[in-house]
Amino acid sequence: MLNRRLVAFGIVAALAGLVPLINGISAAAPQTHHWVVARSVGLSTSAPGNKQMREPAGKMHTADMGWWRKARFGMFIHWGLYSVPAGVWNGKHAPEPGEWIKNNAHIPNKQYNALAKKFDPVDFNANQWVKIARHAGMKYIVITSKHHDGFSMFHTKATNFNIVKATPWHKDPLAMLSAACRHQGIKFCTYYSIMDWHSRDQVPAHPSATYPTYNPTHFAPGRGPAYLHYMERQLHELITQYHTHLFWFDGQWMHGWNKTYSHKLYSYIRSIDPTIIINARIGSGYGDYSTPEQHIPAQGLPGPWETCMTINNTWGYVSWDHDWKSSTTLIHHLIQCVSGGGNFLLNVGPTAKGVIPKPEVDRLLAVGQWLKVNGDAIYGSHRSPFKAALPFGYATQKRGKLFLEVTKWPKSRTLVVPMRNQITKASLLANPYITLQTASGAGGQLVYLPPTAPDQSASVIVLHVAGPIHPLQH
Ligand code: FHN
Repeated sequence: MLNRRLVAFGIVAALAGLVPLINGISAAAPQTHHWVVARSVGLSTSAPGNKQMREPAGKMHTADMGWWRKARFGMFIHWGLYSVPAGVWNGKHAPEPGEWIKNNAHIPNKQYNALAKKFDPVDFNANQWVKIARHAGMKYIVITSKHHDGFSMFHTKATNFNIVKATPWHKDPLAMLSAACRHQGIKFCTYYSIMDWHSRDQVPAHPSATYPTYNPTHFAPGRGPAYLHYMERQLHELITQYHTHLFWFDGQWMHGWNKTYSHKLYSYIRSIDPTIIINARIGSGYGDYSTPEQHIPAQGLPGPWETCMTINNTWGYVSWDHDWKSSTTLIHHLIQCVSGGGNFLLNVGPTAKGVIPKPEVDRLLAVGQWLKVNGDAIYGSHRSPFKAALPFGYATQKRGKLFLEVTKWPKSRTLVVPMRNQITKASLLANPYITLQTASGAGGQLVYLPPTAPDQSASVIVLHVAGPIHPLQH
């Protein structure tokens, strides 16, 4: 039922002029990306999709992708005024996702803005949120500083339509989260929507006093430069006062957002801090990594990429959506992302009171428990050296080590690893003191397993090998 709603949303969004996002990047945009070649020192680079992407000549790229590549796993947070109605408007369920309720329930500006007077997250605790991310094994947090509704979740000087000025709470959650992240060793990053349903510089798709549709907006005549200046003011605050390490742009599909604006915004950010990472949704082929959404590319993508995903069917909190993915499914998604050379950005949608829903916390902590045992296969590892899918699960690699994430424990208790390399040592990450027996066979290297898998979600075997992996070509 809920999934059909999501499909319906996708169709509505596409019909409403949302440029079809392929991998989170406008399908219309040229697919030249400005990123550094993934230097694979001593690693097999024969994996699919790992075409040697060359940095376009003359475009030095200075974003500090190092920490981001090693991190592999982050927390997405969608929190804003939309958390107040929580998917219900005039007593009815509004089409998901929750953060689109202004558009999907056709709420006029005045009524939507009035939600600010009800937004009083007295239970918000920045240290607790960051602690949950840390215990989940997440290394960075990306929070909505401003979503499509235009409401700023930080104490910006650029508009009074912000959480400090417009709500009875009068506190600055992004300042508290930035400090908590610094204190707990988590990277603080910010989502920022280019499309803005509140700004007078943008005009809704179908303006109406009683039943407006906002998506996709277009610039009011001659107001593009003014809006770009507004964004630059806010981005300057997020960089210099909130110390964001990354901009997760979105909403680039609004009409009128073009290569000139993308380049100006990209250059502006780089002029303030060239180490800041920028995603490809800044538009027009700019940006440091691509952003497939709610799906994991089967063979991964060339260059740096990150799948973002919800735990139920909505980014912003919806009180009636209990369609939660299992922790095993989430662990498999994380492994599949990393095995394809990507990161996994998993979303939580806190309530209007500032509480991350318990079903989300429970699942995140289960993933964190798994990572406590198996994190060596995930953090700082590289994409699988194998082109074809493995019958028993996935693979990741580091210099001298091949990790096998076994999601299907073979009844034969024998893994066939399709590579030429000899194995010098084999063991389970869950029990490194037990050496597993290995042998060479027709289909590659054989690894003999104990009768039962140590972990019902995924058990990881580490193989010590000499030199780059040489897959057997089938
Ligand atoms: O429209 C947004 C949506 O609300 C959400 O923020 C997702 C997260 O990636 N991005 C856009 C849809 O692609």
